[in-house]
Amino acid sequence: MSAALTNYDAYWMPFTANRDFKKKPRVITGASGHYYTASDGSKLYDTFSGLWTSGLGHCHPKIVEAVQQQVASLDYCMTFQVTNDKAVALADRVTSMAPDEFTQCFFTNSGSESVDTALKIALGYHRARGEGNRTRLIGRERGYHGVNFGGMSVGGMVPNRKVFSANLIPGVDHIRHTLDLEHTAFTRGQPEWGAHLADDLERLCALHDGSNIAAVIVEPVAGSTGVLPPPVGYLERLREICDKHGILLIFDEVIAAFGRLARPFGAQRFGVIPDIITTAKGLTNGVIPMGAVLVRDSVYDAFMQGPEHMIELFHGYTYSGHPVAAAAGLATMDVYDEEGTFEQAGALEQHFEDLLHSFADHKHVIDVRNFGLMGAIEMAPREGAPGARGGEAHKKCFWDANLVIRNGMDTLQFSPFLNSNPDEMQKSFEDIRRVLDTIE
Ligand code: PXG
Ligand code: PLP
Repeated sequence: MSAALTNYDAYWMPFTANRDFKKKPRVITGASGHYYTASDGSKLYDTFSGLWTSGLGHCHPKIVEAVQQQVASLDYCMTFQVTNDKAVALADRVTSMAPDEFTQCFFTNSGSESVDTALKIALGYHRARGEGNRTRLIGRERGYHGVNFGGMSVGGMVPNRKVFSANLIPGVDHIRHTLDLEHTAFTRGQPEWGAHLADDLERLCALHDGSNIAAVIVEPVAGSTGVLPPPVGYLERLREICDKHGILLIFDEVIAAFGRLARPFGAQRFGVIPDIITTAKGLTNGVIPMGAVLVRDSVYDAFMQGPEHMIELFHGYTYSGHPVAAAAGLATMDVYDEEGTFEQAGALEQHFEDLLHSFADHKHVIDVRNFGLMGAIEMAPREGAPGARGGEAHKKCFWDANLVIRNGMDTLQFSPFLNSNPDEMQKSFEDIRRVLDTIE
């Protein structure tokens, strides 16, 4: 039990209803494997793998040991002008898991930083090639690309943008999202309907002239907005249009990478290869904050011009390639290999899909969506109180069912451990069903 848990006043929580939370705080003080320990000593099953982060479970001994050793031997060193052995090794390791063309890895500290880095690389690439007119960026409605100004601007989550509307970066357009319950409700995996929505990109090329567009960024499976798997043929079509117009395709794989789609990268699962891939979360199993942007050799090569003593990209973070984070990343990759984690994840997909879709007959449920080990159960909003049902489900699961679940408004999102025990997974959904039964 932690000592000083009496005063919550100073703590401004991210993406949380602060006043409601502080009336009856939910505080985690420990974790092991698939369970959290709360401040009252109760054990809770984690249905969200941290925040899509911790696919191997919490406090994996190999990662813990690697971090302990690293922090005691090299705690920090700058990676501007000198660097550390762990960052170099992790760049090599991660690119070796990526599609062949991806030879370069730039480190960040989060998904948001990865996204802003990727957008800057895309703009720099075109300028380096003498196409500095290519400045327009294209995102997608309902996309989530983090909370920094670049990612927020290409993102399409209305509440995240609303307050900052006048300050979003200029020259950004959005293609439509792919969710339409009339055509896609209760689809298992990728919907057959919707590939034509990729043609929105062709329309934007017609409107602006494709030669002015730098990059398109999409999540291969939209996560944060409530899990929207891409329609069959959709990502292929985006790739085709990008190729036709010389536009870079960025896959934001902050959630999708490192096993959630049973492969190192979502690009490999879909067989569609982008030009830049953004990652974070599963890179270190969530243990130490870290992100990485993977870049095709052709994009990197465009920067490697001019005098060799000159910096090619004026960008980087104090903690880019932090040795302790990189050590956590290396240990995480070792565990993925040694334990066959991505195969384990693949073997759980059918069971997970069946459990999710067993909610199709529930009175509140209007859609169920899944792909890989990403899943969502969407409930109808309560009249006049959107989000209330989802919020209540979260709190009741915590207090009454010893479960940590994640809701975005009235959509419950699921990110099971990549090495889940099928029976524990099943029990968690049975418990959630009982909770939903008690909610108005
Ligand atoms: N891109 C994608 C695709 C993400 O999912 C980010 C960027 C930003 O990463 P950072 O590390 O800056 O948070 C994310 C993060 C949810 C949820 O409830 C998902 C995220 C963040 C917060 C909530 O699904 N993903
Ligand atoms: N603000 C100031 C005053 C700084 O000196 C720095 C970094 O040196 C930053 C912001 C950026 O911090 P970071 O590199 O951790 O993103």
